[in-house]
Amino acid sequence: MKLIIAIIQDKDSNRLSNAFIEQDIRATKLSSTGGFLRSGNSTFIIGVEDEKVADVMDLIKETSKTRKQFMAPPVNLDSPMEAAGAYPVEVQVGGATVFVLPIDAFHQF
Ligand code: 2BA
Repeated sequence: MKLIIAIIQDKDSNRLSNAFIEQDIRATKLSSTGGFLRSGNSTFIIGVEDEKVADVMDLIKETSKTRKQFMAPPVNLDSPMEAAGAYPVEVQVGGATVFVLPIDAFHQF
């Protein structure tokens, strides 16, 4: 059994949730925040049998899109000259960041 942790963009999260329900794949969705953009994204925790990992990866790939987003660099109030040159920068986000981990044990009580 494997634990899949998938970080995806909020805009794709409903479609992925629906796809998991249709395919009878159990998942938990957490609201999360990207450390760099500090904006909302969604983290799915999915426990699956080894033979279903590829199916889950396919669903994630099909539903997650790459998008460009602008971020305003943090302003340093101690240095007004530096703040004046802080233009928004374009960042490419996603499709999905996925970790696959082994599971030692799985229990439901
Ligand atoms: P954020 O940390 O908000 O990052 C959003 C996007 O900003 C990243 O997209 C990447 O293109 C860019 N970025 C991140 N850190 C950067 C840096 N130090 N310098 C320049 N650009 C930077 P993705 O790579 O597609 O990541 C999307 C989200 O997935 C991330 O949101 C974060 O929440 C998560 N993530 C990505 N890699 C991770 C990792 N190794 N561990 C944990 N979470 C990760």
